Amino acid sequence: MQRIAVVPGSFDPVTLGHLDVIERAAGLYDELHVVVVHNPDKSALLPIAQRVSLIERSIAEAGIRGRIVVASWSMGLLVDYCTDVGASVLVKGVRSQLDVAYETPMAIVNRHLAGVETVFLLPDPANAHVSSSLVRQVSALGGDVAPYVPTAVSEYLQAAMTP
Ligand code: COD
Repeated sequence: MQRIAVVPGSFDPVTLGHLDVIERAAGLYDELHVVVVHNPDKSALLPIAQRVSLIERSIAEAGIRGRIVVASWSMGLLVDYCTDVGASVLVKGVRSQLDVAYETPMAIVNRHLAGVETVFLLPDPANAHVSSSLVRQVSALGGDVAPYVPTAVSEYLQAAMTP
């Protein structure tokens, strides 16, 4: 049986922390779907299509191997996407107790709704402090985001910030 997993997120933009989770998950499953989901609790910087494109370019740039599909989902429950593609697992990174508190109820509900399990990966300590919101803030204030994001993202943000 094929083991198919989904790595969901806002990815606004994708960071080296996300990429680490994607690479490690790709090594654990036969097929991985990286899915950009609109998070209504956050105000977005990048259009969803741009986030998808930056993830695709970052995966290629990092040479991450495996069967990886990058997609977006705005049609309702995330578990409906999982059911559509035959995925039985969601993979999420947890950096802190705050992430655990945020993710735990969703993991329980997703299991109740559709039998989809959630697997949590601890971050690589080198990237544990990295978040998309930190990247957005540093970029907006004119700082260098290169230590936190793939090259495709830092080039994109630099171009976007140049008048
Ligand atoms: N290292 C490791 N993991 C990281 C790092 C890092 N540096 N940075 C982020 N992560 C992890 C996050 O903990 C998260 O698991 C994932 O990467 C994505 O992070 P973000 O910030 O891009 O995305 P979020 O947290 O805004 O995404 C939230 C989801 C859209 C995934 C979430 O809201 C969700 O699952 N929604 C489902 C909607 C739904 O169906 N709801 C009903 C049932 S619960």
